[in-house]
Amino acid sequence: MKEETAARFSVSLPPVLLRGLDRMTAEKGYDNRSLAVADMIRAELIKHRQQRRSGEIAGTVTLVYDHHRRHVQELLTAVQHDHPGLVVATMHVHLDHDNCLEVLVTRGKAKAIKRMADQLIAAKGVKHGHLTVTSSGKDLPA
Ligand code: NI
Repeated sequence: MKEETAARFSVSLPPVLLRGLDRMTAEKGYDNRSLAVADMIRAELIKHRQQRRSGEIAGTVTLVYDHHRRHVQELLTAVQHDHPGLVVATMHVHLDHDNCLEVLVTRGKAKAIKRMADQLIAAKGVKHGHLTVTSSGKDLPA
């Protein structure tokens, strides 16, 4: 793959903000603030794309539920069958006697993923749910 040269731009910031950035850069283990800023920009671009609800995204839906609650597993399966092709992999972990953790890896149109995740998270018996969105990688330079 062709190595892209870095583009430089200057940014004016309040000193307190720059100190905060440098502290976070060190705490997160980045070699320099350019790497930290690049990751922040990527994250914002992904969030922006998700909010615009266009294009293809990848993501994970994390669900915690009590498997003793009637029909919750059937309900979660039914929702996934209503959105064929969106879920590419699932992982189920039995957290304790009552609680299950399920992680669904999804890929597809942002709008469809958001709609399915909302249904899963709102399903009766789900204690906590969360959609984490990332890029499908195709439209994002390294
Ligand atoms: Ni379980």
